[in-house]
Amino acid sequence: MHIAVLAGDGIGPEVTSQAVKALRALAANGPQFTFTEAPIGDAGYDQTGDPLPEATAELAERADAVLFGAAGTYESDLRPPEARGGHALLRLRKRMDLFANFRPVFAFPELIGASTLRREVIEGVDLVVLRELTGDIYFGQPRGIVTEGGERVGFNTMRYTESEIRRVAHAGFKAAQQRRRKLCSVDKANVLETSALWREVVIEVARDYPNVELTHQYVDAACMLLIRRPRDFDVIVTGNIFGDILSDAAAMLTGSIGMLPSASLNATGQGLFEPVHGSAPDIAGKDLANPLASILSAAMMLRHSLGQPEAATRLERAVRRVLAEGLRTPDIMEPGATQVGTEAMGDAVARELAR
Ligand code: GGG
Repeated sequence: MHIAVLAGDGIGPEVTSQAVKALRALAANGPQFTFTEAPIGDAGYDQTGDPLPEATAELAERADAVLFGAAGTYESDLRPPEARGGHALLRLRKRMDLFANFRPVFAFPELIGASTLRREVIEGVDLVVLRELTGDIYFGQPRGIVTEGGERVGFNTMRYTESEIRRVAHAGFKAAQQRRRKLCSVDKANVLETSALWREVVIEVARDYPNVELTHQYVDAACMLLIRRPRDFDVIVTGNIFGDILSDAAAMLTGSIGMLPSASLNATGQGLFEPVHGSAPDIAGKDLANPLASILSAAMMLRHSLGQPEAATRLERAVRRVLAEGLRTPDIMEPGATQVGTEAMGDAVARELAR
């Protein structure tokens, strides 16, 4: 199985190398992998003048799966879009048509004490945010910064086609059928035309899934309910920008955004697997980052793209044993636990896999 490793910027390389370490440990008595690394993001721009070098995009397209780290830095965010590291990720998602981004939010029982939220709120939280990834205000045209009446004006276009909404709605209903059969569609249909269409199309698609209970929430109310009664949610389907914001908020139910993996899939089954967190330049290179989101993304890759569900379960169990031993990176540290760095956390998971 051939894996394209696009580690990217900031903490991307250090967390991704722990996921590769875990996959190598699995290979000792399991599936075999070959890894090909390629630059992306600011690293791609520095090496080739393009944040998404053509050779990197082609490698991603022909590999069996893509393991991605993080892209972009605060400095490159100030450049024009074509020179921004973070834009490489958006272009790759669009180019590979990776429209369905599954972001599981699972409150590990071993980590309940690491959260700043009350035990009775987060215990048993197990939900999935399904974020549409190839449309919305991220890609809608026109967009730009122009000068009008002597001052600069920035604008974007929130846009979804009916077919884009329909395919992600189907993915949401199918995911709910595999779980607790509850789908909550999140929009802002009281204000936005894009959302009014979103809601109409989701209701139409619901007719194909009579065994799934469909509810709707405005995004503002959904934020409140996620913190107040997160156990009420099973699968949440929403657009690109709302999904980005909601999943970061939901991450705190697990203790840290460093615990949230993701799978971005297209209609042919190709997938890109990445931690939900970004490049966190402020902690890059300091051995402080939590590699578990990247390692859990590798488990999603095994399950969703590589047809290796048993290996995925082995990897997830190894993560849980390491947490049960009390090992914690700084973001999930709690009294009585043992603080470790990125590298030591990765070593501990690899050691568990070797047992
Ligand atoms: N590993 C995820 C990552 O690098 N995220 C950077 C980011 O914020 N990208 C834009 C987006 O996903 O909305």
